[in-house]
Amino acid sequence: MTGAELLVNTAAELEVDICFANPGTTEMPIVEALDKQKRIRSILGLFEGVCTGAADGYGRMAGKPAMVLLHLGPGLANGLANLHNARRAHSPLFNVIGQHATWHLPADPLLAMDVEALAGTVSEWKRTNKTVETLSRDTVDAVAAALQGKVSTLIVPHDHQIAPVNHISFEKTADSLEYLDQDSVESAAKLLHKSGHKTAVILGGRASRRRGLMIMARVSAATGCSLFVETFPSRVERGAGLPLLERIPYFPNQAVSALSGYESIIFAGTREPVAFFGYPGQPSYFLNDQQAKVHIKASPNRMEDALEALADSLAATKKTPNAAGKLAQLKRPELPAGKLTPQKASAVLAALQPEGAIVVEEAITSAGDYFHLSMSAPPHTYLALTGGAIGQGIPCALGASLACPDRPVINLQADGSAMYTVQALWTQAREAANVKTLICSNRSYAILRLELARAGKELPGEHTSSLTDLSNPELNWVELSRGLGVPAARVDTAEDLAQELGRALAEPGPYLIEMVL
Ligand SMILES: Cc1ncc(C[n+]2csc(CCOP(=O)(O)OP(=O)(O)O)c2C)c(N)n1
Ligand SMILES: [Mg+2]
Repeated sequence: MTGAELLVNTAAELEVDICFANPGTTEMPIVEALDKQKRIRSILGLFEGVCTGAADGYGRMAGKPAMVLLHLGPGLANGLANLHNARRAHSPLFNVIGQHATWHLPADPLLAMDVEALAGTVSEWKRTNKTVETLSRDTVDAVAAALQGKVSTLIVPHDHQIAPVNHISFEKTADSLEYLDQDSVESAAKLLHKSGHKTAVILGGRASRRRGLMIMARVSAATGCSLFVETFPSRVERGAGLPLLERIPYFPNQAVSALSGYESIIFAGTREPVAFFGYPGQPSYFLNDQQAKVHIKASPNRMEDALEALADSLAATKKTPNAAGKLAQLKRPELPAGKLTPQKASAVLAALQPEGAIVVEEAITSAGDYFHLSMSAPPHTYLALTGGAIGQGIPCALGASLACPDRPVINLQADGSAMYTVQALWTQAREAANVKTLICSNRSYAILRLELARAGKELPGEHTSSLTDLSNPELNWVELSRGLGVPAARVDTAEDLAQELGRALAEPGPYLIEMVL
């Protein structure tokens, strides 16, 4: 057996079952090792950001890491932005990067870069494999770190990949990585017990999955606390039968006013919220020093247990408090009519999205109304752009679909962001992924103009106009999509969108609708 086979077999033994890859010569031994087994499926991405974004979507939905296989420093560099989003999402992700043979590296070959330095910017665990004998151990450690909601990066020199090894020796990493800090649960319970005290709980990570949310609905019914979800959740379960959550607003002034009325804030699976950008005269932090703050501390896999312990210590009623009005009741918006606007597009989607849909939203300025309009839609999963690095939506939708092939995926997608990783459509076609992409074709980088206007800048100058305009030439989404193997249509009215979306949802496989806004 070779080192590469040892790596692949070890990963497969640890239940890694998919590999998003864009390999080069240095990684071909690992590709050949994939040939010799049947447990890991390999998926080609035509740009590294497709592989890393897909692995992020896969990790969010599957709850276990996908493997990513990229070529040296340049391949990793191309995949970094979506690894950054994956890091912010706390997605489990096992990243394997080839390295030149150890004996060749001193010659400074043309592709050589400081791979570890690059990896360090996005990986909470990283290691360069030192000898073939430790390749199994390194793989075990990397996957164990990934399972803690981390991007882990293992860099593997080519000579170690092809070196012979005699034995498979992997012990699973002990569960010592798991923890649940009971004191933090008690502190949270104390805050919730204070009478006449307004408390908000901000949920994210594992706390915004179904189990955590249902527990927190009980806690809310028992204590009157408000439930918020972070502005850009990695994954939140929502819709009819699930708790109604407030979302922390994006703009600082709105976020501060949403949170300032609370004397205490409890964080579960999320960090203290901060402004996306520093706006002069506006705060970085939304919370103030007078507000009491408690972080419930648990490893991702124990967070729901921590919430259960919180509910128990409050003796919250075990019954789901439906009557208390904490859960959404099924109610869809009316189908709108007339010329499409972002608001109407969101309403059509919320009116038609099927039960169990996974909605991947990277619609930037076009989805302002979607979260609210879909609050009482049938139960669904919502995945946001966690790290602000655009070009995440199409690959993330691909990965989510491969993790959950029985569920429809709907990608509400801004046009400018879509162009960063548009190649992911080709992989969607190749894998027959059941993803419907709704392009918000406003033919501009609208957010940049909006931010300028908010900063009180007058009419944009020539350069500002040009650098935020996508209309010259117009992107032809129908042709782009068809060229990548995904059938497509263009609509500019709400009625046509409803008809096209209804038709698309009735068929399996990928489809793209350009919504002219
Ligand atoms: C990787 C990366 N590059 C650039 C940016 C800066 N940026 C943020 S939004 C945006 C344009 C978004 O345009 P589009 O996707 O069309 O959405 P719209 O604003 O039109 O709704 C840009 C360039 C970023 N956030 N991430
Ligand atoms: Mg746009």
